[in-house]
Amino acid sequence: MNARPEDFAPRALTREELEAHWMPFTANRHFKNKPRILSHAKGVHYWTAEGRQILDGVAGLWCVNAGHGRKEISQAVARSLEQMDFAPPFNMGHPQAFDLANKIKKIAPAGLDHVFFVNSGSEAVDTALKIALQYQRLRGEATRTRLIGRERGYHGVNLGGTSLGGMVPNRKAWGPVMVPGVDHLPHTHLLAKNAFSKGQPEHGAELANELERLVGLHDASSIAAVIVEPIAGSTGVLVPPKGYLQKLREICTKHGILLIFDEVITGFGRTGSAFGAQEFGVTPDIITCAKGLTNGSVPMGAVLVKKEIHDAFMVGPEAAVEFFHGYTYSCHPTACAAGIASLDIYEREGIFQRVKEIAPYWENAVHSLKGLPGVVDVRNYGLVAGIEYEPIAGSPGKRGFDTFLKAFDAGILVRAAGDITALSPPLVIEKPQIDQLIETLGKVLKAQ
Ligand code: PXG
Ligand code: PLP
Repeated sequence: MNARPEDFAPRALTREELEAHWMPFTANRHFKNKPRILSHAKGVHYWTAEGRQILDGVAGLWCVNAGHGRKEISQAVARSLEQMDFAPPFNMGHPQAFDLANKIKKIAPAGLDHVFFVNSGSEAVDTALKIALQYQRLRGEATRTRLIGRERGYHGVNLGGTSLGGMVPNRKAWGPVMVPGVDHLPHTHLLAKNAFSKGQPEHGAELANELERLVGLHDASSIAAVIVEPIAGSTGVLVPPKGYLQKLREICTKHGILLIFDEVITGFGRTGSAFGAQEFGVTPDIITCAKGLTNGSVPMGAVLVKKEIHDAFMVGPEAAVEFFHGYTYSCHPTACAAGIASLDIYEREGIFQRVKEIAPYWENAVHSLKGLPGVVDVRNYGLVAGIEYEPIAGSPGKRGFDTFLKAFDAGILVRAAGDITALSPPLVIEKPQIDQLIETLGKVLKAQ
């Protein structure tokens, strides 16, 4: 099928038709009064229902790493769907699930040899927390039930991830059902000391020592796991200070606490390595991932687990289920096909290495925004950047949201995280497109 853009042109939706779909993480009334409807996508571009071309500055939502409209993926998905639409994941298997697990193992940090499939980053996080808790019981440390997250962390929207996350609006309405026994490390965003850092900031490694403080408070024997994003994405691109992740690793190892890296955003090349773990030279015990696993094409997530953890579960009667957990759509054949095709593209095209090559150009481009009205910080790593603005007095978040709206009108898709613009383009973006993205954002900022 060789579709042309006009083949996708949707009819305009009435205000009433827009009503039935309650949109996620969206200002519904604002949107429905002036909708932004996307129609199709190719390479690093979207097209709107009105036919406007939009440069995708965020890889959809940090996920379309190899660019949009990859035929290898859509064809693999179509073939897989025709061959077998669904296979029960419990007590039955299909070859693609094992193939994909092995492909992930090949690019994962050494020792993270086992893969548990889920359907999203949120499911990956809650699954990882369950694995951590059961593992501690299995090794005779059943008193280790506390879980530690971090302020300004984002770990999805299921109850475990919401509890461990550190974003106030995502938590405050659900107090009574938040997981008990959760504590949070401080975030690492030291704006006064680290503003306009290129790559990893100099200051803040000592914040990892707060974990020692929590150990002192609760005792190590009560703590099961710590979960952090190597680079916090949703809360506006917080790059780990030099030495911070290493310190966390040391403290976790010293006290028998599992370290979980939530790599839903940093996985699959965003930093220039397959995972942030390799990029920053720190190996966690568990990795959660999603998004880029299927190039954003079909929902899928995964939990990568160290051999010792997996093996600790493989006890008891052989015919007994070892881990009472799983989803109807765990390792769905369609998602596995998309995952295999995506990882093949990443490997064949050397996409992760490409990030390393283009990252210095990206860094220079984004830092050219320093000095524009309202800009109080620019930070970057790999193919990610955060541009932070002075909030408008009394209206936190407004400047970030307005920038997103104006940028969209000007032909670029960016992401607002409060008063921060997050950028995370497809990893195949070319230099002239980087120029266009940053020049357009610059014009929007100058016009404010
Ligand atoms: N962990 C991390 C680190 C994430 O970035 C999730 C878990 C949850 O994944 P799912 O697939 O359940 O959405 C994410 C997802 C944003 C934004 O504003 C980012 C995400 C989700 C929604 C908004 O940048 N990342
Ligand atoms: N609710 C009900 C009533 C179910 O039967 C199931 C699965 O069988 C679920 C929820 C969980 O759905 P999923 O496995 O897709 O997460």
